Amino acid sequence: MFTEKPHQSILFLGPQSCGKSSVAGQVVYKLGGVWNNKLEMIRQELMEINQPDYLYARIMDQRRDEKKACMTKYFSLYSCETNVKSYSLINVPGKLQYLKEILIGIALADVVVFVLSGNRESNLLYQSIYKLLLKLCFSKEIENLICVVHKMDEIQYSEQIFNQNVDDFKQLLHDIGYNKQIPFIPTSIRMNQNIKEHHQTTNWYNGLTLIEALDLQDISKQEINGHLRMLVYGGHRIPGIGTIAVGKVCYGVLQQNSIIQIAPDSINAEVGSIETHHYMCEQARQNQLIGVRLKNIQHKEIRNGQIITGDPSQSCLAFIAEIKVCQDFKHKIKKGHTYPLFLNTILMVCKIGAISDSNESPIELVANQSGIVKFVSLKYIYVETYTDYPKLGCFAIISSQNVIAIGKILEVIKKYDQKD
Ligand SMILES: Nc1nc2c(ncn2[C@@H]2O[C@H](COP(=O)(O)OP(=O)(O)O)[C@@H](O)[C@H]2O)c(=O)[nH]1
Ligand SMILES: [Mg+2]
Repeated sequence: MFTEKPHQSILFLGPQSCGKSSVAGQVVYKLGGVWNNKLEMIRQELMEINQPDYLYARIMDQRRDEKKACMTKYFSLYSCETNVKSYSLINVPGKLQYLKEILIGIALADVVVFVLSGNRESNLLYQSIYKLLLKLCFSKEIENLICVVHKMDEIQYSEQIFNQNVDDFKQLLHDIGYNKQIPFIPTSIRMNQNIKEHHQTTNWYNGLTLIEALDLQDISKQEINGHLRMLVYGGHRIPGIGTIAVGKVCYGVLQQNSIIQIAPDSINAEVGSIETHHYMCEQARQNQLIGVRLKNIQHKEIRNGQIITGDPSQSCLAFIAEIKVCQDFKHKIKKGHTYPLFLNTILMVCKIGAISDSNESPIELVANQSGIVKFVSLKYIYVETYTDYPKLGCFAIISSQNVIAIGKILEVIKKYDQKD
């Protein structure tokens, strides 16, 4: 059965057109997830619109407007498995105009595959996007990273250019605070190089293939015996079946027929059936991406950013966090200013109510400074402390398409005093 193997969610990240969907599509294809005649059908269709290189990306980009534009526009999932693990592959857009979809992907990912283009100039051009994406991953404490240098055919499978790209990216990783060794894998759609097997075109490379690297990723450290906390990224109605909430069980177990609460709205509902990639299950465990049928609730009441809990959940209007300002932030984080915070799966706008540090009470923080900050939200939100639920208690502060600080929630102020 699908759920018996350890399960991981793999996100493919990078700027638009670097080849994210193509790499993910090749993984699906190499793991036997596409029938040969389906691939032939796609090939024929793409011949007609003169886009043959879009073949593997089309496996992932399935919505009508994505097919038309030959471009990913939405968050989507694809399941596949190896002998060792089952995977949810997460396909997201690369354009920052679709940041909302990218954030859902980062919030749900266990492992991130960064896709660089073989072309070094393009990578240098996209440096700020890679930086933003890496910082967002760092803020969510995603430790399991893999990097593929794709479109190797465009650089004649050159080991030298591959190494230059690797060095550039290693520098970026180091600047952001990632100091762990990660695999770098040269790939291309031409011969499915190094996806499952090595290929003579890159005979200088004898490291891991992408699928081997995925199978080696260990996320067991993240497991915590907490109460049920499920991140919800959307809801819809299936005629004849009812309201479905989709998301990831981050902590605890979601049990069929149990009563749950949806925060921050404090709505109660009963759990009907639970489905993971079209397989029904009686319970969903930590890390599973699922769709759950909820009874006694309208689909309009479900939205991205909610949390399903098993115990009564108290929403809040303020919390205290420790933040560290990024070293490349040139301005000041000031008391009274409002910032979007990447929390759970969404951006939540919060105002800085107060700042303090170990010495005194400053009213602003600059690059590299840390401080204890009180954040105030205009509407009810649901957050957890970092100690209780690390994934729900860490966040990034965003400004002008850059992460300017990262934070950890120390205390949730359930009863907010307006005077603050
Ligand atoms: N030359 C070459 N082009 C590729 C390769 N992989 C993808 N492409 C091209 O890059 C375009 C964008 O790929 P896609 O996977 O959609 O990129 P995404 O926006 O990052 O998901 C495709 O339409 C292909 O034409 C590759 O290995 N070599
Ligand atoms: Mg894509």
